[in-house]
Amino acid sequence: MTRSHSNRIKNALKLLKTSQQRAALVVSSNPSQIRSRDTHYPYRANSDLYYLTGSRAEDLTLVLRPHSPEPVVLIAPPEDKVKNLWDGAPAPIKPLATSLRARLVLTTEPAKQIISLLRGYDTAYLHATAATPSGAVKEDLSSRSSALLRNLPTSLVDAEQFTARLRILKESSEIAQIKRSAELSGEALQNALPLMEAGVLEREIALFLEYFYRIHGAEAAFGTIVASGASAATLHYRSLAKRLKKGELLLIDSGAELDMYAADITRMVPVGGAISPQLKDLHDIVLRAQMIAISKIRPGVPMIDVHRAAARELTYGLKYLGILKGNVSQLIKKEAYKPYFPHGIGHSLGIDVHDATPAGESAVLQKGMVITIEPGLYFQKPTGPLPACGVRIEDDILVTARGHEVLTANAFTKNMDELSTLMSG
Ligand SMILES: [Mn+2]
Repeated sequence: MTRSHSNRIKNALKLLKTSQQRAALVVSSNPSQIRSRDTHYPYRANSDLYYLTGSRAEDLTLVLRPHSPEPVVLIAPPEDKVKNLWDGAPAPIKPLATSLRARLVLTTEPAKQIISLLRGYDTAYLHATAATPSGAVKEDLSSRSSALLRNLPTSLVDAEQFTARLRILKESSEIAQIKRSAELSGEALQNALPLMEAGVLEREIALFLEYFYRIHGAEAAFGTIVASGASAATLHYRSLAKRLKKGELLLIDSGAELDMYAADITRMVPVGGAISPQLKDLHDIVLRAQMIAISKIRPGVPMIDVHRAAARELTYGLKYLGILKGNVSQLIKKEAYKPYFPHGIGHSLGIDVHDATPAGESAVLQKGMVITIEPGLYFQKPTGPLPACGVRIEDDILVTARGHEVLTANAFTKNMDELSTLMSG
């Protein structure tokens, strides 16, 4: 908890107040996920709760009611001595409540408590996550007949629709956090370089990256992708079971999550140093598309324009490789590139690796947004001069007042010639 959290709560209350109806926000901790019987997956705190309170508590609900004399309420279970014996005592909740100027309610029936707090409100923003107080409230309210809803919210809206508006523009402290995650991700890639050799299992590299994150107090922000040769044609390749082969392109898409903020980097590596001139061309086409897309980034530019700039360059490249034929403008109009570049140009980045995003392709870049730019070309089977393969190159970009800053600029080289020399050594 820092001062910025009470500011965020203040901003959230202000924004709730601007809504035409009386609107409240309910955000609960994520539930602990069962892996098997009584063992659990590693716990990940709720991103919205963390953003607003700085707490990673497993059993907490924040209720914001701007039209009430007590607008901030924290709900937590009473102390459970048996649970503490097994799991250790959680971080004390009282100091958090004090610093957030919240009324603290300790109860074993959080949903009931929340419903009573929502009396007099028309709209409730909440997460529908099962096995959380917020999810239970959603279920209860949406199953009631109108007679039983008297005075309670009839409009139940996904909390993310509200919190996205707060989280989309990053504060300087958040940008600093993302930079630290980006730096750690880049260092991990550098340190993994000696492993990127023919004969090594894809999984060994992924595990090394994750090990590197973990010993530096972070973890992987998402399932690490290490995909060699044809594996890279699968966008979210998961099996990681192949051994690297000389002359193949290796795709690594990975990012550290340090103190709850993610980075997301994709780099290509020539296994054994030398790759075919066609693979080198393919890499350089994607790289050029990425650089052109990045060069477009400044406030006021629609995200779709950035996507189009990349698609245009990729289309030129596909024509150069002899894979697409005909008039380039026509090919772009027909979206002929789409089978080879089937995904978006990028996404918001923050507490979530696919962070709070304003609606759809109409999104316009604003100062303080952090986004990824990640064009790619994928070939499920041998195509034209290429073997089955995939190339994606991804960096993390901050939109600044006058343009942009590449937060991952020093992460790991994108220069194929430099990499070839490095890898053949
Ligand atoms: Mn990404």
